[in-house]
Amino acid sequence: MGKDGYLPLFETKSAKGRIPYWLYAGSMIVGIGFIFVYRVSHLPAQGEDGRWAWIGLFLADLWFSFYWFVTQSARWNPIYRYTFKERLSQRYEKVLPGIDIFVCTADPVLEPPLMVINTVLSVMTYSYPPEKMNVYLSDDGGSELMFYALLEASRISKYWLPFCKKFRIEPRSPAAYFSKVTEPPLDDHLMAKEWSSTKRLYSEMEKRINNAMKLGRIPDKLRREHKGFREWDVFSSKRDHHTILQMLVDGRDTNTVDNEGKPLPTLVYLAREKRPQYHHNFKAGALNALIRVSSRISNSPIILNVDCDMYSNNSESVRDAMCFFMDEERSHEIAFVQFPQSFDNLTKNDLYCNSLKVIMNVEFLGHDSNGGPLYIGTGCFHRRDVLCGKKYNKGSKIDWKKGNGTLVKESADVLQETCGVLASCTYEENTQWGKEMGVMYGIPVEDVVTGLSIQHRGWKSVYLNPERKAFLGLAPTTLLQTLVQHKRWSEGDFQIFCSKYCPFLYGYRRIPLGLQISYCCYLLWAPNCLATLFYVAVPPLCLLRGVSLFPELSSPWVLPFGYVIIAKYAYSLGEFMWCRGTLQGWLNDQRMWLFRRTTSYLFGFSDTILKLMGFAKSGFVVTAKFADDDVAERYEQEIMEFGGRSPMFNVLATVALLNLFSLVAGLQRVVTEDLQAKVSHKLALQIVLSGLVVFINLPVYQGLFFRKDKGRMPYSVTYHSTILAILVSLLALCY
Ligand SMILES: *[C@@H]1O[C@H](CO)[C@@H](O)[C@H](O)[C@H]1NC(C)=O
Ligand SMILES: CC(=O)N[C@H]1CO[C@H](CO)[C@@H](O)[C@@H]1O
Repeated sequence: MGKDGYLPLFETKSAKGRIPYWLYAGSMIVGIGFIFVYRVSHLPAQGEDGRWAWIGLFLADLWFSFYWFVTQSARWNPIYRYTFKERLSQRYEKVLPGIDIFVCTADPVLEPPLMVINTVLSVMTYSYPPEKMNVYLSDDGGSELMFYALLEASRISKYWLPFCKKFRIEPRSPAAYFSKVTEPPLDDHLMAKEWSSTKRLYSEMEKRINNAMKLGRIPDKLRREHKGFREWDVFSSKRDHHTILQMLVDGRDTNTVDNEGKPLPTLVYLAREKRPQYHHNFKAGALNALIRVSSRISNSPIILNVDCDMYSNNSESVRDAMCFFMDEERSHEIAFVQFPQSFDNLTKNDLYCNSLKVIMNVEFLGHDSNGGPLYIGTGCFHRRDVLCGKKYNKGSKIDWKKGNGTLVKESADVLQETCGVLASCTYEENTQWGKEMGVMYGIPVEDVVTGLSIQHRGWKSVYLNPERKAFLGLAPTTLLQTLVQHKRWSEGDFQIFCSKYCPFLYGYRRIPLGLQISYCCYLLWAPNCLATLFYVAVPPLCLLRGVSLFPELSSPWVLPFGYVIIAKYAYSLGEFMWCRGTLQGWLNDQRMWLFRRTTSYLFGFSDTILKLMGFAKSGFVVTAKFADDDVAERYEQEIMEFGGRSPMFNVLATVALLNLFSLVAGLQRVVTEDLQAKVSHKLALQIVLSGLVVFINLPVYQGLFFRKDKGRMPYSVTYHSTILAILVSLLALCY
């Protein structure tokens, strides 16, 4: 309880078990120190074999230690947040602020309309006063099919909302609900009846949407049902069209009610203007158009932004977020409330390590105590004024009882006419949009840099990670999709680091040092590729030649190496299991750690460097959310998917083969030469290293040589990488 008997709307608790953790971290620092002493004191003399490899390894060790230190900033002092929704309701139920919910979609094929409207329906049914909610769908695909699906959603919402609220069902995405509850409840006749009729309505709608998708266009009969379709009469292409703005449900109109006479949330479709000669700035551009258009229609002080594949799994989340924005004592400095990114379609052992488990359940808690988590572009509640560029100053509290300010109430038809210009290509010319206002442009991870700029203006953010996940999305289902996604992330993040937004410069004296370092956990993903590639390429090549780069087994210098490696991995395993992972899941995580670093980060790193030197142009690659049956089946069985061609696979395969060759050669050396030279002692650590790399790469060898299905490595990859690995090994042996 605070002063004057004030009961806060949220509380913050520190994690337990910090002292053992700090002891562990301290012991690691000592171990790392000994490794450096060894590296410096045992440097091979000028002219001796392996001197350069030694120096390289030393630099790699320095990098890894530095990066390890950076990641400690996220583990030093994690905090947990808890909300008190009953208190919120007791004090503020009548004056809860309005909320504008933004859903963005970009492509009706990669992001099927049925999935998108399930997300829309799930956020329309938050347990929050419907007249205070406004849902906006931005369709950058400008697709008539998407518009049609949203129209269907607006119709079914009249039945879906009352059904959800009356029976308090969860989750409130119809697809997710009906796939979990497949039979009508037996004990409740009323509910069983409504369950069946709602299910029938949903299935019929699903059928109509799927038919339209198959057809690829809207049948004329349906087109005549809504005047909005006329907008597509003058539509030339997805890249060249005027603004289409349609209010499908006008919640401000008291005549708009569901089938039980209760109000409905406003539902708006927006396809902003696109012209080939204007850059559209991807999702950031779409969000800024939404911010402007919504400011004329509803202008709610709070904005929620979710990806189109992330349905709401908890109808109370809006209230959770409001606890932070409306707390009397501490809300005035909070700019946004970030929820974790969680996934609905992960397999048991998460083959591609998509779950972001450790990031979401460990690291973000640490960022929160350092000054606030990053904005990750989805599942995030923002204050509108802050997103639009407001600077923090003490004592500027929002008075929630005042309402939405002065909003002239115009009819839907007038708004549809007049708001179009807010979403036009030219509106942003000579304005601060994308720079000081709204979501920022110019960096592929617009979300991270936007969050950073908000913190730069003096605001804090909050991370809320409730037991029951608030949003559930779809993770990529093939190796390549995952690697490409990580390439985009690591590239965008590294671009931030190399730009004027580098947290150490941009955040200097503006955001806490701990938070500056926290950002670098991700902004420095990409450069990790160098040290990692060195470690998986050079020691095996030296092993081929019989050159030792690590202490002998009998030397006491083995101890710090052994300690650091074992302690690091034991801790990592413990952390992973603590996040409810499985042992196999952890192994998969280690494999993906290696794969990402040798491919995604490598390509992300080199593209960033090229771009800095003025060569390449960056592009936004949308990853497919849906895959064909074959691929889906292998995903469910956790068989790695190598189908498709990509230079990334060549790198993976070459690294795997190189380590295999050197492991064989190293073992052979041990067998044939051991008696005189004690080779096994000298090369033991390198053999172990290559052995581990080979072990972790077992699925790669299978994909290269043993599998026959469509998910195997393309033959060209097998062919090229084998030749390359043999050539490199021969060079190492002979040169
Ligand atoms: C999603 O919500 C349901 C309740 O509807 C809950 O049982 C489930 O645990 C939630 N899922 C996750 C991943 O938290
Ligand atoms: C799109 C997709 O791959 N969905 C799958 C997610 O995972 C569940 C369960 O593993 C599948 O049933 C979905 O088909």
